[in-house]
Formats: sequence, C-alpha cells, structure tokens
Amino acid sequence: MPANFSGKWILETSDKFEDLSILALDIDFATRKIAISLSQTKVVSQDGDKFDFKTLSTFRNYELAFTVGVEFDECTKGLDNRNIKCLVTWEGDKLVCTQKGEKANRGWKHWIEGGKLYLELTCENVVCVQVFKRKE
Ligand code: VLZ
Repeated sequence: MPANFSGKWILETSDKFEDLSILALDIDFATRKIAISLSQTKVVSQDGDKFDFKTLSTFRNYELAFTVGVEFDECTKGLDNRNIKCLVTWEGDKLVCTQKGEKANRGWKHWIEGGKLYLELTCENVVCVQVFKRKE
C-alpha cells in the first residue's frame, strides 16, 4: 500500500530552488529573491489515489489537485505561467509527475523518508530538492 502523504508539512531545507526558479520559472531577480526566502508549507490531502497539494506562503499560494494515472492539464499560474500536460504515477512508494510542455525533462517526485516529506523538482538539467517536516 502506497505511503500516506496527508497532513501539514513545513519546509526545512531547499537545495537549488533558486537555480530552478531561474531556469524553469524564468522569474525576475527581485521575485526570485522573495521566493527563496519564503517559508513554504505543504498541505496535502490524500484519498486513495486522489490528491490535493497546497503550497502556501505569505507571498503566493499554489494548489494542485489530481488523480494518479489520469492525465491532466496544468497551468502553473503565479509560478512560470506555462501550460503543461501532466501525469502522476506511482513508482513504488514515490509519487512521480511528468510535465510535458515547452521545458524539457520537467517534473517532480514526492516521497516520505525518515518521517519527512521530500520533493524533487526537475527541469532541464537542474534538480531541486526540498525537505519538509511534519507540523505537530
Ligand atoms: O509542487 O509544482 O508539491 O504543485 C513555490 C511557491 C511553489 C512559492 C513550488 C513562491 C511548487 C512562488 C512546485 C514564487 C514565484 C510544485 C508540486 C508538488 C505541487
């Protein structure tokens, strides 16, 4: 049975998030500097293969709802504002999303390890890893 991601998670470490912002999001210097300084919270609701991910910050919020195995269109509104075609699948206990669009090799993976939530964001040759701890 796949992992349970449900709950509230607080960002603990973020590696290469700025590199990813430059490459994937093409956002300007000032916005980028705000983005990397933010405390991010993931609020995850999981019901079987149905997911709702909310990324919350004081600056901007981002929400994504999907069902594993069902392709969907995503507009990354407020991020890099691109239209992508997405599919999320299970690879073992990892939730793996491929994002097809203008940018090559784009996607993310989520998994739980040592009680922490991991998010690996990939675009072209940049890999960003974020680690979240559970909020009590
Ligand atoms: O995450 O696709 O958890 O959508 C950063 C927001 C959110 C904060 C990054 C500041 C979300 C924005 C990446 C400044 C421009 C993402 C998925 C997996 C769910």
